[in-house]
Amino acid sequence: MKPVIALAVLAALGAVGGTIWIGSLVREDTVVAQPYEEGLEYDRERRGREALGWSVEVAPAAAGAGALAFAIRDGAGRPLDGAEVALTVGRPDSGRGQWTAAARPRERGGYAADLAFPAPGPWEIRFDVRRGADRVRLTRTVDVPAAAAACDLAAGPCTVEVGGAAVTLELSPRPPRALTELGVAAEVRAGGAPVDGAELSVRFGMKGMEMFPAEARLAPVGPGRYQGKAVLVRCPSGRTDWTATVSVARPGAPGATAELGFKAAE
Ligand SMILES: [Cu+2]
Repeated sequence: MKPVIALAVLAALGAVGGTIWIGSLVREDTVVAQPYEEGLEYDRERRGREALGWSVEVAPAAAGAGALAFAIRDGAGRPLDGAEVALTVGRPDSGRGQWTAAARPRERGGYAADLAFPAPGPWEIRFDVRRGADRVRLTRTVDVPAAAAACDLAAGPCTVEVGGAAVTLELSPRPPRALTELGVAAEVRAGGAPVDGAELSVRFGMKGMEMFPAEARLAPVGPGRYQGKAVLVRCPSGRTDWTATVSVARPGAPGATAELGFKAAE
């Protein structure tokens, strides 16, 4: 924005209310304070997108889930590796960035970002993709389904989709108890057939809280079957709501994770 225009805008807004202006400036600088530059930027990104032909494909998302997976392809449909991707997520109707996340690369043009959608419904994700001098902004709206089918590991075995495989996880005892050995058993199937040679681990934690690390590394015990152990600590703040993050790496496939929840016994 030209300094003169910026000053005029500042003065006008200052008359309305300085406090509001400062608040907006801190939180949404690019959106509220620089519409002109946003416009230029948008135009540049649009032309860049058309010229390069990059596209993004987003894996189905779930409310409260840990990682959002997506893949970026170049104009010829090949996986685009080595890009830096920044995500901005908000409700489509508000048109404003609500929060941002950086993506980490996986294999073959795949990327993942730790994004927890706080509620079901439509969310607009803006992907600012940068590789070398090339920059492209892509936008996708995802429809996050209500977590109606959330399975409770304290009640019984749960099956989740992890990177294209169906993983059935079972804990014992049920409900799990703090400071007691926790048995973790998993069965991995892809296309109905047991999957051998996978690397599995289950990490236990609590949302929004740094807990003493508890992780079970699972070893193969039969066709598609894996087993391991972990010990849950007692939560210093008295919480019993745990998450179990299942990580699976099948032979020749990129690793993937899924999250399940349960309540431990008091
Ligand atoms: Cu805790």
